[in-house]
Amino acid sequence: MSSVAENHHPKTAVDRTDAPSKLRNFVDGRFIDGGQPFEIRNPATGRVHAVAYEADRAIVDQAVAAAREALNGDWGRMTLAKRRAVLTAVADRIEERFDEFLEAEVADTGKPLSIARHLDIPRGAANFRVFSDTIANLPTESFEMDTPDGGKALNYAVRKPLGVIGVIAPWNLPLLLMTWKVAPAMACGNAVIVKPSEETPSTTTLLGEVMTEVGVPDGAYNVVHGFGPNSAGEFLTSHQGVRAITFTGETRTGAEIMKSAAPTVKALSFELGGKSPAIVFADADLEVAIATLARAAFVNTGQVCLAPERMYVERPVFDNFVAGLKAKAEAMKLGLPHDEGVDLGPLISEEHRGKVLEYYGLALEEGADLVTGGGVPKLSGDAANGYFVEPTIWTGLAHDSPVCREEIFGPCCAIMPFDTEEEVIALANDTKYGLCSSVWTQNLSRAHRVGQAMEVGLSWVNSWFLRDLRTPFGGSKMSGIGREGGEHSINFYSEPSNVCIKL
Ligand code: NAD
Ligand code: 6OD
Repeated sequence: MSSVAENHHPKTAVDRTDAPSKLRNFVDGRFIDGGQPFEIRNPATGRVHAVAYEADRAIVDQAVAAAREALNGDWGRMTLAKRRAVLTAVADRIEERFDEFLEAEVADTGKPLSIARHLDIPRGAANFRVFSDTIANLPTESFEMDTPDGGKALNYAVRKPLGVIGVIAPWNLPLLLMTWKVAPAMACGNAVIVKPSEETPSTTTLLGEVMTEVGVPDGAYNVVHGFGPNSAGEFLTSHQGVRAITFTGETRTGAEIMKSAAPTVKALSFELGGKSPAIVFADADLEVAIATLARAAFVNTGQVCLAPERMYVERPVFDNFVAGLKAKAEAMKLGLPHDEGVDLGPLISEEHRGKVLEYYGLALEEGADLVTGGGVPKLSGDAANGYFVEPTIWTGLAHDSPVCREEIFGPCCAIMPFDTEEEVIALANDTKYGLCSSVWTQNLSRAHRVGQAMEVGLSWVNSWFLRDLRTPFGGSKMSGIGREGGEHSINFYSEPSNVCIKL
């Protein structure tokens, strides 16, 4: 096998090597040549740090053929115990190669090393452990029945993999969100073809090496690089040989994928965009609410689908809350991933920064009061060419302003006052999205009442991002289709097949 490692430079500092890493497509257990090169920039510096090769239709066909062969071969024949053992070995190997994953992730995303170290890479490993356990602990149903001739029959369901699964991933938490789907899909015995984001292909590529190292049979895990329309993404979503698409990304991309997948009637699991509300009642522990919601709004430079871009605060504590959040935002240090004490990295690309800055401008046009931020910070050295923006807070925006309705996906939030519980529930739910919410109160009844009234897939009370991986994860309304997590993932990535035995 030719290894990506020869070409992939684990870095001790961002962009210190001149030669870009070469990220080839990983098909049938090996890195293959072919495809048009495209550049991957480190958004913290604007410099090219890698080159990936866009898979054309022939390469995607090759990946689908390899995946099907794996299902009919060693991977499909592997016992559950062995499959669980190799997936656990994947987790072990990610941990052994932790620093390489870490450097690859921060080079692609520019995010602070501390975030990737504590969140992205550990969750990449944990996802394999969790689903290796989950698959071993699920019962299937059985029913005994009377038959017309006075005898009996036994029905029992067996869980079967769906077949070849296309995994299409975004750039904000690349390894975490990709393995969140790959791990359960493989635990169920499917073969996967991953199309990572064109912005962040490095850790997905590195995982190909790991798969081979721990003995995952050739073809069970494949990686095709490229873009969406008329590229690897669409070749996968429209492919006759792919049975299901599991996708995380923008809502409008989900709609395009639905169209493309319709003629071949694929199963779909979608984790899409959001415009999530946070609600702070006057009886909340304000200090904890401010600290948690500052993290929620700004961590990963606001590029988290669950980020509360709308905050509703009960009028008596409104001014204190705004002042507290402002202080937190202004204390955040922006900089390069390896800088000491850095809190916020750049946005993912120049293009995305352009979009976020348009909203920054629009907010002011719409009469917002700028509490803090609103522009591009002045950074020096390597960071001067990075795609940074200031963490930004507005008040005074109308509820129906586009800034309060559309997903911005940047480090920003609008804070609005409210007076009654009924009013704030209506405001929070008045959106096409329904991913999550975060309610803050010390009144137990209200916590349940308002928590349950949120039209979302995940309703947090006095918390945010806290989650047991066995619980259902997914969005309501235009924030998604289906639920993943624990058994919910297994239910998507496998299908029960009923066996009826006349006794
Ligand atoms: P995106 O939709 O632009 O891209 C996601 C992936 O889809 C990429 O790999 C891209 O190449 C691919 N793609 C784009 N068009 C395609 C097409 N027509 N056919 C097939 N593939 C296509 O999203 P993004 O900008 O990478 O990520 C940010 C978005 O993801 C935000 O909207 C965010 O809310 C959402 N997100 C949601 C969740 C969640 O759990 N609900 C988690 C993370 C991100
Ligand atoms: O933690 C997860 O499993 C998950 N899917 C998080 C999503 C974050 C969105 O940006």
